[in-house]
Amino acid sequence: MKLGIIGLPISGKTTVFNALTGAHKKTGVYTSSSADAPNIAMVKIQDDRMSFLKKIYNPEKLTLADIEYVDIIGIFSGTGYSKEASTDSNVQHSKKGHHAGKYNPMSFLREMDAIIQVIRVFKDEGIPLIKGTLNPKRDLNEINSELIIADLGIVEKRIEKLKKSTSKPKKEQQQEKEELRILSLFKDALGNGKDIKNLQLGEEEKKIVKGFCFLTEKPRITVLNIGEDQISEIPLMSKEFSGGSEEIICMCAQVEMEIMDLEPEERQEFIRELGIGELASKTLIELSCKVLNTCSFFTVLGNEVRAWTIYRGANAVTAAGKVHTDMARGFIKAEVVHFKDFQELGSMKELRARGMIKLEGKDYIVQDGDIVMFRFNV
Ligand SMILES: Nc1nc2c(ncn2[C@@H]2O[C@H](COP(=O)(O)OP(=O)(O)OP(=O)(O)O)[C@@H](O)[C@H]2O)c(=O)[nH]1
Ligand SMILES: [Mg+2]
Repeated sequence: MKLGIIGLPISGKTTVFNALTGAHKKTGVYTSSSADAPNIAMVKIQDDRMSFLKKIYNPEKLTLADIEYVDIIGIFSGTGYSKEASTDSNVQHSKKGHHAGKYNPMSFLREMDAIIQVIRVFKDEGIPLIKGTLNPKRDLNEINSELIIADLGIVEKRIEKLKKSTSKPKKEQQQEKEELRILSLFKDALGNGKDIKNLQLGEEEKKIVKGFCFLTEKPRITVLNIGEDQISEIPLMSKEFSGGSEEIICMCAQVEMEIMDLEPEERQEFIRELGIGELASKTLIELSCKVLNTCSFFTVLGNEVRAWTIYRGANAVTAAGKVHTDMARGFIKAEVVHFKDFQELGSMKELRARGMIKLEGKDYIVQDGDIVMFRFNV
């Protein structure tokens, strides 16, 4: 699972990225505008249930699930209009450079599962304001508009192609006409400033949406990058900004980035002094899982206890495929124990004796906290 961090230039994207991942990527004025590629880092998802499994199994290897964060160069007025490499772009492809930076941020963003948008709220006369004044709401609107414009560009291009193509009689004509009808609906909505995710879509429309990787269809989290002196304003700010994206969080990115360099014991002390209760970066990781709509399941294989994340609603075969393609290919059954039952009884032997290990088929919907043993044959 990947989340792309975006925002206007010098809004604190890389600072948020460092605070989240513990990385030490260069921050500063326009540091990323000449970057060849985005900053990428994996973050382990902390899970208390794994500590319990560790205690019981004492495995040689304990592997937490992880999530990927990608710090993408700044977007600003006009980025949405810039020509994208393609929907299946990669660094090589984007290096051709048709943007102020060396790669197109929108192309990268299409490959992300969700978006984190960083908005500058902190006041610091030493750090230039890209638009001359501090106006978080305007900046938020600007990002929204650029995402809409980028999607509109994709829709219009496809409509143009389909119009030509449907004018000639051929086998796929009916199908293409249907796509044209649906894309025209999207065009109208985007033209009216509406995100695709806010449209009520039927099954057919959803299928079409999937292929395009629309930016306004992706879940979004807004990070208000505040200064230490603005902590007392958090409740008011959260209220004022709610409504736009699904989730909003205030974060003193600069301070949190510095805290990441402290020893864990010292961190707590610092957090107490700041009076924020919890690091926003920790909450942001939890929010990431929430907007992605994922859940965790666990496996005990050989000497390794491992946590995996999958989309909620995924079935047992999909879960098996995450662990190994062979397990999905040769899937027979899944033996499933819920973590809570395991915690209560403390051993698989006991659970088995009580008939509490369930044998599930391919269509079983994996639940958060399932401990799964796949039976397969290849
Ligand atoms: N005072 C203050 N400065 C901050 C804060 N967050 C970031 N900065 C500073 O703002 C500057 C830009 O931060 P970056 O994280 O590099 O911003 P960015 O959005 O990644 O910038 P580009 O990638 O160049 O677009 C740096 O000098 C940071 O130290 C903050 O919360 N308070
Ligand atoms: Mg940066």
